[in-house]
Amino acid sequence: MKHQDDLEGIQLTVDAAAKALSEAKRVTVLTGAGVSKESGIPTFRDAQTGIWAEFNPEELATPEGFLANPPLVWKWYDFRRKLLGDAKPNPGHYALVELEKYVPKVTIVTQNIDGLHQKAGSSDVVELHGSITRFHCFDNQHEAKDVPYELEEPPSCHCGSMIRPAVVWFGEALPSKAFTRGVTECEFSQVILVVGTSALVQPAASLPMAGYNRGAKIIDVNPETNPVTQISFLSLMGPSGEMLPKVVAVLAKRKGQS
Ligand code: BJW
Repeated sequence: MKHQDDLEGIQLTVDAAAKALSEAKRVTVLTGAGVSKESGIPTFRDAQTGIWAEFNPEELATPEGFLANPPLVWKWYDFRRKLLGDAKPNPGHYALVELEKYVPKVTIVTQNIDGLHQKAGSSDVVELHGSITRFHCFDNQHEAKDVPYELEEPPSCHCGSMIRPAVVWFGEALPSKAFTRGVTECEFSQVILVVGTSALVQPAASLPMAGYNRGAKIIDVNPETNPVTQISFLSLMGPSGEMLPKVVAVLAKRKGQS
């Protein structure tokens, strides 16, 4: 009976989420590592399986760590790139692509560097923390193209500076265009879906609040509670690869009936 009640509770929340989305003209989806977990990519902060459970962020994800040991950081990103190489978008990514059929404007604002939203086919993706497959030099941000993988140490730019992955490390500013775009989209959206993020890393974690302060309804999609849950209109408590397709299925049904 309890199980039946839980299932009915989830369905009511899914229906309410679909209704809010169907009434929205503009939706922003803020995503984090959790949306890619069902593609086999580890999150950062899961106690047992997260990247930071095994590796030290200060050594590997700060400019100081890179300067202290460039080959270590270079090889670690090579290892992560291989991990991502064969990863495919999962039903959560695809459901966000489908959402574009039911909402006039959908923008994905992602903290992920894995490119899976683009691979799935989302048409408007803003990358807050860069991309693991792009590169620039450390000192002058000169873009570097055709960088060979599997080198023992970072190659050099024409200016002499070391090439590094174009991701945002702790203590570094986010790309200003991407961050400004993220804020604007949240401020002008009627609904913000917050999917698979612990909402602990700033300034990305402040984006849902920017929308909430302007009246956006926040829908949190995560098996765990997080700081965003407190300001959420609805919480879909489960894996995004299961929850998002359920929501889109209801949207499809509603459209079929109208
Ligand atoms: C599922 C699921 C399923 C599981 N379905 N969900 C003290 C207070 C406030 C701020 C700071 C502070 N001390 C330092 C700071 C600043 C710092 C910060 O916020 N630190 C906090 C940790 C405290 N921020 C910065 O340094 C940022 N820059 C900055 O502030 O610059 C200031 C500046 C201005 C001007 C000039 C110069 C400087 C930069 C942050 C960069 C973050 N970079 C990383 C690494 C990227 C490269 C790489 O991958 O190697 O970005 S860290 C890592 O965390 C990565 C992620 O994008 C980011 C966020 O993590 P995310 O996505 O939320 O993942 P998890 O693992 O935390 O959560 C996963 C979630 O999924 C969980 O909730 C699960 O429950 C859920 N989940 N399975 C759905 N199936």
